[in-house]
Amino acid sequence: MVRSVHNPLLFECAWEVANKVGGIYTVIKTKVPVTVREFGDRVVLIGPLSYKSAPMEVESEEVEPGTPFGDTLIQMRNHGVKWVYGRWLIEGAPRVLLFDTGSCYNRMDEWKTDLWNLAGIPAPPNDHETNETIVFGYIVAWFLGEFAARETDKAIIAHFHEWQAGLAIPLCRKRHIDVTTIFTTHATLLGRYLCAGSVDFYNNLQYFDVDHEAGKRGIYHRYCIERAATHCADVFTTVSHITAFESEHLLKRKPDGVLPNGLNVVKFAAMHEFQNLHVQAKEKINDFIRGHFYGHYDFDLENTIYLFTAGRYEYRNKGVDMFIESLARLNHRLQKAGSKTTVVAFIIMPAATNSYTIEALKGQAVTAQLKETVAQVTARVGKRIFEHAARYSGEHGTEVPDPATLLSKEDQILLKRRVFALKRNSLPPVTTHNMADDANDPILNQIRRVQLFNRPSDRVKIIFHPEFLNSNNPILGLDYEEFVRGCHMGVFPSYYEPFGYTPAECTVMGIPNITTNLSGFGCFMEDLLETPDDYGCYIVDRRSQGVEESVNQLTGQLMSFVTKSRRQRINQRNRTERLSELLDWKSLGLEYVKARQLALRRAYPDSFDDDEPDFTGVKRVGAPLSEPGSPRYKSGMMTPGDYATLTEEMEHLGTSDYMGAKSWKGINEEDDDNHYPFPL
Ligand code: G6P
Ligand code: 1S3
Repeated sequence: MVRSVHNPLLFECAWEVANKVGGIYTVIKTKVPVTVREFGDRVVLIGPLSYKSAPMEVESEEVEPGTPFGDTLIQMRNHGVKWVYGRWLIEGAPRVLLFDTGSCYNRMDEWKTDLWNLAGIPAPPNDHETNETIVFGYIVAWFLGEFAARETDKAIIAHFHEWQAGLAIPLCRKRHIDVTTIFTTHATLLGRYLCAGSVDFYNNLQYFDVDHEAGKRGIYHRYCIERAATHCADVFTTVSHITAFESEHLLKRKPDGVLPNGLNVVKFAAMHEFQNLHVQAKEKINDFIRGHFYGHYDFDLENTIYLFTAGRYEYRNKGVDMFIESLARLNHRLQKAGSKTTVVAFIIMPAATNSYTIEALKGQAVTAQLKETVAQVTARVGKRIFEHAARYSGEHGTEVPDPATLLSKEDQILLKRRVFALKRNSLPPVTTHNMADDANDPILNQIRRVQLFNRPSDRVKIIFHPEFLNSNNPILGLDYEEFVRGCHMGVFPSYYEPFGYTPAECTVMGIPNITTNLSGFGCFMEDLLETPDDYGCYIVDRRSQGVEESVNQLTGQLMSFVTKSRRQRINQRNRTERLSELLDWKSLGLEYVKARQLALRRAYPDSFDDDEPDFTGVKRVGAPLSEPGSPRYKSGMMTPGDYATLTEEMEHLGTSDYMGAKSWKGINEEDDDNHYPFPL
């Protein structure tokens, strides 16, 4: 009997379901509300069971015996598979199923042999990540096989994210399990490895000997899993056109379409609310700055601009090299112009450390003490003024106390002691932590090379915080979101960035940002907006010009931003915030809808007429309405839904069809002098 495609069941499977590692967690979690709105309880998310995080993330529930789902899981448990089923405690409260890979390690050798016999994929003994991938993949395929045998009425869509969750796809295909599969890559293994080295990646994409390159880097077996998932999936997608292009060449399958990353955008009722949040969060950053720069706090915080970059520590891929070089040039330009503006640039990237430096802790302690002392002294001064005024006898000239008597001798001594504690012989440190490998740290070495040492004469100061932020942090006690809101601009000049959530998050918070046309987000915005700069969405061209030119372009963008007036910054924040609708899952979720439709059509072509109405019941979201001062969207790009290209025809189109891929064939091709102006 043919399954009904009208109310399909959906299993969405990722290593980061209820298990935060990186960006895929954000994709899955923020997308849940729209997925649940469409599927209700017909969707179940599948991930690995982490005993550390699961109790905080999931409220477990019993499965219902007598149902295909419940019986499958009970039977698997009887065979020794441990799992937790319940509700993920996030907006939308989706059903979630977490498998304990550890409970099946006794079967690993058997499964590795099977994988070799079935697909010729080798599995070395000591690669923990691959072991996890194999065990997880076999458990998920086991589950899907058993479930599909019990549930025979409804079509089943199984959507997998990234290679670590993708092994079940070739297994489903080989075992002829009646599910339709979608595979979404959020990067390619080889792309990430190749870019992190000093390879001219984009000019050579077509020419890499992929097996050889994977073998050279010791990732051949992982690459095989990724490639098998790519080729066995009914529908193959990725997160941006640039990664689609990369996938076509490195994974040897042209993606069926692009599923850009969205966010769960929460709009404030009034515009000024997010502006107010900016001032409140900025005041917390100001507090940190006063402490960190104690003894050298000789600049005006009212005329200080906070820039930041953040993400996983991938020095070259995330463009930190270019950021620091541009900061040095910006410093020079501001000094030459005699500017009074100060720029503080934060780098928030976790690295191995041995806790905070004494200097960083001391800075916060001495300023906190000073603040407390000033509060006590102020209270005493206030009391003296009150006492004096209350005792007014009517004698002319005695209405206000003599200011010289307001500060007692003791108060003066106390204040002097606090002020003396602010004396310091060293410069404010460029990092807040003791680095485990200070001498070889690429970020610190680049800072040393460009000599941005937080000298009083420097207009650009730098602070490397090698740990993710959280509000319990004794030094910079803000959550990431609050920190972003308090900054003026996020800078992400990535070389390898399949999508890039950091600039997207800035945008929805109304914080202007810089990306590149080598990042999925940058290409996405460039394709949608006619004049991105006007909306605080600056895009550095790292594709058609040499590195030197890109660094200069970035420096120019920074210079033009930091010399804006406050009014101009406020206006720009308003415009940036208005772009958030472009990044909302409410519209971008439609690309997932299309991917699922395509998967169903490919698996059950006879269930569709050509003029079949949209059976999912999801209505296409119209174009974002343009308000005065709103972005002008490029014609023909009126909805993000038009942006991706999920069509059957896509298969037959050439490479040049990728959006934002105007000059794919020749990135920097003519620039023989494309050398880095700084060491790699
Ligand atoms: C928000 C507030 C304003 C404040 C401004 C500071 O817009 O609503 O009251 O003056 O932030 O902006 P700035 O860019 O100087 O941090
Ligand atoms: C990947 O995480 P990353 O920082 O390793 O997936 C993210 C979610 O799709 C994406 O935004 C990012 O660019 C990728 O690189």
